[in-house]
Amino acid sequence: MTAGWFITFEGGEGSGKSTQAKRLAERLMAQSRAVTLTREPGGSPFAERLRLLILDPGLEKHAPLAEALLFASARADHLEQVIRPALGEGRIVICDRFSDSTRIYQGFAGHVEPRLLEALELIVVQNTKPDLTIVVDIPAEIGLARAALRLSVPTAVTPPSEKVPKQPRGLLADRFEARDLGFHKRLREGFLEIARLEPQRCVIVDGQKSADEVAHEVWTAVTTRLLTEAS
Ligand code: T5A
Repeated sequence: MTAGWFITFEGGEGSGKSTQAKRLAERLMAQSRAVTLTREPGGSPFAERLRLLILDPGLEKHAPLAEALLFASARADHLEQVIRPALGEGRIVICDRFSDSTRIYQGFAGHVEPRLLEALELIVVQNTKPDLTIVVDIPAEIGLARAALRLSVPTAVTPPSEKVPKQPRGLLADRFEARDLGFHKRLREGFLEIARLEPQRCVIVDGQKSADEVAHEVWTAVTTRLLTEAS
């Protein structure tokens, strides 16, 4: 059994991650590669249930650590039910957000001690770390404007599968989108800092370019870092 590749997409709101994750999955599938496209929070039935709770804009005020534990719980199930089995079958797993989002949203820009999040990540992620992380970088103002536009177009829920899933969206900003601009600027700094500290794993692409240009940069990163290594 060959271990597959684990690719994650990270970045701020509206940076274009979901668009690029989907395009990469389609391009790899067109080459007859086995791909699992998934996302966080969510990706497994149990984790999708937790997603609805976590992102609910009407959720009562709650402890930041309680929220971080919910993300960890969703991730533990997603890893066990979807990600590890797919990697074990040699599939390429593409995940729209993963543990870097917890480090940044709950830690760097949030209210949970980074050392607690590190401990949780060790317990939950163990050695299932991404082989490649694409950080889609965009100024917070532009990303938020795009996310606001996208909110006006509701889409249907599709479970994770070999088909490219559509992202279920409501007509309300989720709890994180609704935070102030300073929070979103800090998110950007945090993702860039991770990429700076882990250059072997992370590649930054410029999310301000057209979707085609960004897709080209993503493809270059994937072929350079992973596919040539594999062949
Ligand atoms: N979260 C998540 C945590 O706090 N901790 C965690 O551990 C995890 C895993 C998830 C929320 O949960 C938080 C982070 C998030 O706030 P979500 O609904 O999955 O919520 O939200 P996002 O992941 O932020 O997804 P978005 O849909 O908001 O943004 P994307 O995926 O970056 O952007 P995308 O591709 O949907 O594009 C947005 C719009 O821009 C257009 C698209 O067509 C779309 O309309 N677009 C472009 N326009 C111009 N040029 C381009 N290059 C474009 N690319 C896309």
